[in-house]
Amino acid sequence: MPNLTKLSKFLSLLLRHRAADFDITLDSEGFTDTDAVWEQVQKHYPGVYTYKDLLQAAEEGADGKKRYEIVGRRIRARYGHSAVQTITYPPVTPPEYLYHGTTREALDSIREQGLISQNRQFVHLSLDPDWAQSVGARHSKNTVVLRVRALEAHLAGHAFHHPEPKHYLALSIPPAFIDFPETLRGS
Ligand code: HQG
Repeated sequence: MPNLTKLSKFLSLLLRHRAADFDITLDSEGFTDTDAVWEQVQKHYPGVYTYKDLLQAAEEGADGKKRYEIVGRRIRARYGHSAVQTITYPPVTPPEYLYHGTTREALDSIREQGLISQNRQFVHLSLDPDWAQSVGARHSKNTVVLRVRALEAHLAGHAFHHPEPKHYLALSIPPAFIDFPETLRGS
């Protein structure tokens, strides 16, 4: 059984982080030719994966994340791009609340600066606190879930995008729209 998680990580490298290093050009929505990606898969993992494996890895990860999308002969990462990639998405109206899982160590800085996208193009927000918790747990055992008053931020002019069922994206979230645990305990 080929290791599809490894293949998915390779796709992430190509489609989110280092396309140019693999002679791949992404358009403004992050799409590129699936054939070009398949060529790179064959080059870096000769004889390991079939084209069907590529389609399967692109469809849905073992953890239920829909990281990639294939439309016709084109493929893209739906979210998660590095800060150097400029991907555009249509703006959407978010729900009243979205959630962000982070580390206790980052709290002081977030209180001061708000949520900043760091090495990615966008800040990633989750629809439910449990999912946010698992996103934060990738970084630390000391996870804190923040509640973002997304609709209020949207009405104040901050753009939100929804590239995939479980994630919303925003360029940044100022502290004024974030409910920290101490606020939530009091509410
Ligand atoms: C933190 C996964 C200090 C932020 C997930 C996070 C997600 C600040 C870290 C996707 C800060 C960035 C993205 C500030 C934010 N000061 N720290 N002002 N503002 N941070 O990995 O949200 O498995 O770039 O809280 O499901 O953890 O890759 O973002 O801890 O959707 O498909 O800076 O990655 O998807 O870390 O995760 P990341 P993230 P995949």
